Amino acid sequence: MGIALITGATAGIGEACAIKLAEAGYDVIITGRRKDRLEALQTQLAQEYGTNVLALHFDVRDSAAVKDVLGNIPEEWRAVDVLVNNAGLAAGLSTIDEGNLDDWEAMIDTNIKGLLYVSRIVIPWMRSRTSGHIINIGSTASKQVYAKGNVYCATKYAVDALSQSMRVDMLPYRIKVTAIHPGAVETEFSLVRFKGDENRAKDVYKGFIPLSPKDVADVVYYCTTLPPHVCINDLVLTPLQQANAYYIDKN
Ligand code: NDP
Ligand code: 8X3
Repeated sequence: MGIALITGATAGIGEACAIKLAEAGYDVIITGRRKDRLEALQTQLAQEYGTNVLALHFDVRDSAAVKDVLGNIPEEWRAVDVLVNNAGLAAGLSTIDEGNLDDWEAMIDTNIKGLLYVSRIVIPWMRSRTSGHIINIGSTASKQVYAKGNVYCATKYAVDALSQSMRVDMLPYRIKVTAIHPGAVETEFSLVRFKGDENRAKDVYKGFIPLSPKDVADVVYYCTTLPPHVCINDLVLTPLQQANAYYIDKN
């Protein structure tokens, strides 16, 4: 089937994508900072689907580590067919005048710079084979801003812009670029945003049926199944009760 590389595969959407793509027959490269979770997923995928798994443990914010770990994988793993740039986070929720600088750095360094560091390693491999599919996980926050979302939304707007730019730059090499923009998905996202406050995180998903990580993974997989000449450029998916980044009917 081929090789799929999924960043941020230790939880949520990334983990679901790794499972879906492994189930579909891909060998997978899974990455994240939590080594124990990577190892558990590696075992699960090998047992359930007989998947060959390369688990890579690094922080996408650390350009030297990305280069060292990802840049030096064995030759046979470099034939990456699908790259899912998923690792990302929101940190905090506050008005721009009250924002926490460390939170801003974490979001910019992970969501924008991390995506770039990984892409900078993988795209030349795809280019040399004149083949590949880059799938960037944006957000409804790539399309509209919402109150107190400022820097998170800006990073996701950047993912949208980078996806458009990648598509133009990769045209001569026949590399597909798809940006997928989910609305609310119940994952560890809000727990991370609210720094472990479980009640606040749970409240985000009350009063409506959110997307599951698998819902998003199914759409990611669908995008990989189209004929070679067909590319979904930009795709927004939301729960039925969500219209856009700030309208959710919670009744
Ligand atoms: P989770 O918190 O459940 O998962 C985030 C993943 O990103 C984890 O595997 C985490 O791994 C990884 N990650 C975070 N920071 C780093 C880092 N510095 N280095 C390496 N890996 C990192 O959240 P989601 O699954 O919801 O989020 C995945 C993507 O989807 C993000 O880009 C998010 O912005 C986007 N998204 C989420 C939505 C939602 O409502 N949940 C909606 C729209 C988009 P580890 O901690 O082990 O490093
Ligand atoms: C995550 C969606 O609206 O919770 O990208 O920020 S939101």
